[in-house]
Amino acid sequence: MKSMDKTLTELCGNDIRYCSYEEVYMALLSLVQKESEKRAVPATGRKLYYISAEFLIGKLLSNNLINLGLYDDVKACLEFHGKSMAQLEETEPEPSLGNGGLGRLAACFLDSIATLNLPGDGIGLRYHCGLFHQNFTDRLQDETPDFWLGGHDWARKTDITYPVSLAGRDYTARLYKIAVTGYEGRTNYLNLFDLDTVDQSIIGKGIQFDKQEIDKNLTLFLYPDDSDDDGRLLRIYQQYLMVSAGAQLILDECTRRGSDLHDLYDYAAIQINDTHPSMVIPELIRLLCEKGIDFEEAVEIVTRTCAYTNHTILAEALEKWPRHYLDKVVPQLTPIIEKLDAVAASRTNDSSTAIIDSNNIVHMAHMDIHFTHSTNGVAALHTEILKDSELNHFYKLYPEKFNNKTNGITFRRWLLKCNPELTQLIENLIGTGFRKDASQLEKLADFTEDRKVLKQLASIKYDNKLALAEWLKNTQGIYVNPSAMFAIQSKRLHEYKRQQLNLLYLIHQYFEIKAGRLPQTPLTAIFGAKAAPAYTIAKDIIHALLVLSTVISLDPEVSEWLQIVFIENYNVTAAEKMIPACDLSEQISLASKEASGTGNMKFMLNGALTLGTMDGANVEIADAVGDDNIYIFGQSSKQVIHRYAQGDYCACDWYEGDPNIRRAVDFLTSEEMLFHGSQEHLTRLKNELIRKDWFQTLPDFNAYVVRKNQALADYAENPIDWTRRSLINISKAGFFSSDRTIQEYNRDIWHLG
Ligand code: 26V
Repeated sequence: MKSMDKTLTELCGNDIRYCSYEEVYMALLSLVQKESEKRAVPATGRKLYYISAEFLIGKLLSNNLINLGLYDDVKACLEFHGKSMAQLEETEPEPSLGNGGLGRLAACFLDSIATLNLPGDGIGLRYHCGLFHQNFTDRLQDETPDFWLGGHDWARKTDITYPVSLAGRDYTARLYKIAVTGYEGRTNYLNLFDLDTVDQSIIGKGIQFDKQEIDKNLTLFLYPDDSDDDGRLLRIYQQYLMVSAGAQLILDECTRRGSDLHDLYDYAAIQINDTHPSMVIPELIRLLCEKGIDFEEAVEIVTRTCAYTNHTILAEALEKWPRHYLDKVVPQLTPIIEKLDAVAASRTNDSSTAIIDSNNIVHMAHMDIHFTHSTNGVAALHTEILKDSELNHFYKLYPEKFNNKTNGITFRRWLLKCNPELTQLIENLIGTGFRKDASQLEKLADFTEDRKVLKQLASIKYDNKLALAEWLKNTQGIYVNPSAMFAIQSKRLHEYKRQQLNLLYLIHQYFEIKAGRLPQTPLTAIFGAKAAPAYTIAKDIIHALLVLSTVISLDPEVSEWLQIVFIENYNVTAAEKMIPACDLSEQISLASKEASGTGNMKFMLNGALTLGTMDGANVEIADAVGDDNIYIFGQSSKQVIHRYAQGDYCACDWYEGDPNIRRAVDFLTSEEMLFHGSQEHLTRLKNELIRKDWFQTLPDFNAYVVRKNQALADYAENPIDWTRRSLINISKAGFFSSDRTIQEYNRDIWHLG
């Protein structure tokens, strides 16, 4: 502590007591940067490049201090001088460089790769505003820019630049580097590219800007609105900037390390995170050919070097671009893509695997599967669905390429950092070995009958609920009852994730309570979710939940038993407060649609019980904890896939045939709701549910009500048993460490070092 005090005082240039939080923060930033550089050792052998349009890294200060082993010292030193770590954290802006699971996964992976001492960097874009900031105005979402850059950030500007040609014009991509510290491990880097010419002043109302001024707008936002042609073109511009600069960086580094490029795969493994970076394949081929390698060999080199991860089976999310878009933005690539299409066609007569289809649409995922050596899904069920249905034609062609890598989460952020009290309890019980070997959490099974331990665990949960309540009061002016059961659904707003099913349940409970059928315990339903700015129904669902929240809060008969809290601007920082305080984790997607989910793992690790469908990694969570320690409901993925194949689902039959469903759906446009809400939004949502309900909310409604009420009753009737089951969940969470996931990627795909 003494030497830390001295170091910090020196860096601050003053007694810490008299420094502002801002000054202390800047001092720590430079300390961490210095310390992390010491651990940046040059790569030997094969090095990984994880290329991704999103890296949802969250705030970095505390995480880096933990990973560098400095956290406790710094905290003690600050406290000695009357300053708090929590307040210091407020100083740091959160870089929201991702939408949701895919981006957060990339961030967890970087942490694990460095922790496991593997050489591996990320490659992405330096978005100036990242994902939008969500505000609720008149109970509707609107969006404003989130200016997270401003001298406080972790990205170091470098002198390294690469030329990139977009629509025939030359641009200069500049490299910024963020150090990625491993937990007691090495330092790797997140390489982010940007243009010097980007100009934040062109942002107009909300998050609008001129989509044609490429030099000024290119990296302003993550995934700008793609509801029109200009927006979609801009996505291609962004993607090409990332992959072209990224490919040049990779070839440069490998050449410097001794590669003659014929042996590129001995120096590099490239993981393509979903289809956003897929153009790296033709771009690498183009660059290799420019350096004198012939086309066939270049294809072979790239195929051996690259691997592809699929993160969704949703047709609308599998990127397909009209050929003329690519002709316009990347004319240098289209001849190569055409040649790749011809090579693919020479391997099979099956036109469904074509890269360029008969309508001149380019299928990015198809290019990935043909021209990488590995295609993986992100949970066991997801991979099986890819093999059996969505990508079955490819599986028949290349069975050896397909493999599963069930997702994981870094325990450093999602336990050590966000839940220090639980971490301490675990360490008192089983020591610290689990920090680097998560499977050791199994040892907690020895304590499931130990009442003293269960009481401690229950009191930690209660304290975390109090802390969330305090945070909600301070940041959003919302008061919650910490003795109620906290059921949390936090994730992107999407119809397949079915926040609308939760909404219908809450309306149902409203009626039950009004009819005097009271639950055994009060329930606080907490939501966190952003809707894509152009996704109308998703915004309608947010509106309905916000309106219902008001209706309930103004009705004293109901509000004693039921409360809805919709947290504004859900992000990594909010997640870190919510997850440790959760009793019941809502994972209620339509079976077969959620590739994996990773929030489900974070909640489980922090002792929540899951209420979920047999979807994504929920299936593996259910296998791990056993039927008694999870609440499963709803149609199976087989039933859902069958229903889609039959094409005979008619929501109106369910609406008309079931009085409870009808009552809940009709309430959306009731007088009570319209008093606070918008007729347009609520009517549209109601009609959508009755006329379409593409994600089959209504068939799962009754099963969901029964299971959720069962959970409420169990929670109220036998709290000690609930805590026992919570401990079982924690003890079985080890499998979901991203360290395990990365070890599997390395064993089967990357072979690093
Ligand atoms: C993208 C889009 C973009 C166009 C409009 C509709 C739409 C819907 C979904 C998506 C998802 C893109 C891929 C993605 O984020 N997948 C998520 O990846 C996580 C990490 O593997 C996984 O846990 C989630 O289940 C999966 O949804």
